Amino acid sequence: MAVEPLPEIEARFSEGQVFPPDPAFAAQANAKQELYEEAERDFEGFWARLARERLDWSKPFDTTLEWELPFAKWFVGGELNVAYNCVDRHVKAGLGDKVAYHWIGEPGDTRTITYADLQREVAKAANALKELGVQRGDRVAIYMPMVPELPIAMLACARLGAAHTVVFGGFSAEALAGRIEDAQATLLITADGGWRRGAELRLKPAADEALDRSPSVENVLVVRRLGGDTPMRAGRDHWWHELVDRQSEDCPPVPVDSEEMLYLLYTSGTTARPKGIVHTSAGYLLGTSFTHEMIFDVKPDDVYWCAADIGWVTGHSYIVYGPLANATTGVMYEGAPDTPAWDRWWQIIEDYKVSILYCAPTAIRAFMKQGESWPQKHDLSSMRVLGSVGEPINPEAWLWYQEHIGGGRTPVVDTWWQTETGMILISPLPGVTTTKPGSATFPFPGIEADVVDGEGHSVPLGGGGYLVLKRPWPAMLRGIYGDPERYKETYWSRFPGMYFAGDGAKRDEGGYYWLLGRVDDVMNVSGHRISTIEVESALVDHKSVAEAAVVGKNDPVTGQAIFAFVTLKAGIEGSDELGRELRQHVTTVIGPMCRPKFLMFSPDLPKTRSGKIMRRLLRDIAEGRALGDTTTLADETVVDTIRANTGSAEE
Ligand code: 7RM
Repeated sequence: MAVEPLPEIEARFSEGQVFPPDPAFAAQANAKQELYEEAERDFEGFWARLARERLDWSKPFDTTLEWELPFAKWFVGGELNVAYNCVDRHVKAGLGDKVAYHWIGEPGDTRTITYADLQREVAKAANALKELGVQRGDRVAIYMPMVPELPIAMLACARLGAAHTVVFGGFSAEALAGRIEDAQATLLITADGGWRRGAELRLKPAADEALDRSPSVENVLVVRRLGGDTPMRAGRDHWWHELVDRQSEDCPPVPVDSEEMLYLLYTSGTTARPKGIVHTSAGYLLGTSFTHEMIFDVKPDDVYWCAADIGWVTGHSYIVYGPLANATTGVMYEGAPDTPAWDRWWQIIEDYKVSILYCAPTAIRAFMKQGESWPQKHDLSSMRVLGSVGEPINPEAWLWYQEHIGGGRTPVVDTWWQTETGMILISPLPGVTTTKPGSATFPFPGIEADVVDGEGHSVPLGGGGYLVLKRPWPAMLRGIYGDPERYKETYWSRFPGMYFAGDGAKRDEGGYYWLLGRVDDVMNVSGHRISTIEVESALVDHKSVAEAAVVGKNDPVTGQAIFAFVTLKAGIEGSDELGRELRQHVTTVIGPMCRPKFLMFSPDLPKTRSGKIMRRLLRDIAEGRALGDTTTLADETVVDTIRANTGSAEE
């Protein structure tokens, strides 16, 4: 296939403050500088050592890696069970009373689930799945709110060697049906609904609508979270509390091959057909658990909270598999950050003495918008490590996070990775790495990344280009479900022999990686390639701005012109004068080339449920054309509000 050469991305970042590790933190840190050297000497040997030390095998592996580019097999010949590694072995080791999850419902109800509870619940759920005919190799679809039965259902599948495919509770019936069909799932696990922003969100009606179009599904298992009327179809639908609760607590874990499919997770591709990313068992569990322990510096007494939804890969890797494999105590919260008020998260941190928080820049900017008075009301002195994921984090948001949530003390780890990578690949190691706000710093030990130009040649330090990965890693995707050709073409054809992530990046003179966003979002103004994050960070750097998104709008003179959508901090009104001031600010911070020609104040921005700004829809709005696919949009009303807004000023 011929590929268009992509013009190089220019690097325009200026580097500001640096944060060397605190010596006291470094002295107790899990991660050590030596890891990098060990991994570089022999990366296969490095992963093999970790796999032997960290995982419990039913049968040891013979070969660390079989690499037939682009198809990888890790720990070949080995057998293990993922649920056993996440639950049973901890109970065996005497940790049965340790809390696995402190669960908090949005209305204020709570549940405490120990590792012993988890073992019983997972075994019973797995027996229920067996009764419904689920066998090793089957696919089970899961469409649930953030309740404990969600990780329990995932682990029940893993216990039997069946693969799950979790679909975000907020996705439409159509999206659910498409994923069920592609996976040919035979069972759907769902719930009557959950709580969101003080309201009941009913799920079963959407599930029923999807099921009308899903002949592969034979049975439906339904968790009762809300109560009230729920339509149940006789013979097909079963209540969790009836079927699961009467099962035996004994269910031997099924040993599976290292390369047995653990789950499928769908990401929206460019074509209508959903893209099922395949993850397998041993390498995935090793990669997620090891990065979790090193990057978050998790200790046995920590209370760790990843505030993502489990329907996103971040929840799979860093709420369920990584933390449980490490016998971590976690917090799981069902609802919204502003319910009943904007200090809900800080209340939870104070109540549970949360020591590690992992969330998305979009959440941090939403808190910035509301002001620091909310976190200031609470005792956040338990915090030790802060993590960020999902988008580039603007230096301003990074600094706010560290100061107002981390008390100016804690390390901040900006972690770059993807659904496809399975595990974090670029991140600081707290206690080891000197951080720079806005930079994800360096590839994790054992990972070989590079920044290349349109021809695939490495760009010297100081320059920008395309982020690629040059050797396999244990948690990497094994393919796109049922479509090896699409896998090759999507990830491995742009630069022969390399995995192309679709992101732009630059490295500074010190070799630090700065992620520049998706290459599809790069703007071209008068022949200059400008990344969205640079202009957005310059806008967020202004004291009145909470969040910004910029896109390129077709322009007869410059090719594209910069169109900025700006969300102001609470209590600040947009005006022509402020618009001029913001443009001037961008000019001062990064230069006149990046000055937005169009600027619109907007109360909110269109985002996916995982918090990523959907610049594609903003481009549609800027061009005044019909909106493309909106299925992954978190809040449909946002685009209507922006379109009704006539306050866009052209300079
Ligand atoms: C974990 C996750 C993947 C895309 C990825 C990037 C962007 C994620 C960062 C980031 C800059 C980060 N999986 N991304 N983390 N960009 N800095 N720390 O988000 O499959 O949903 O998205 O997200 O563009 O390619 S994902």
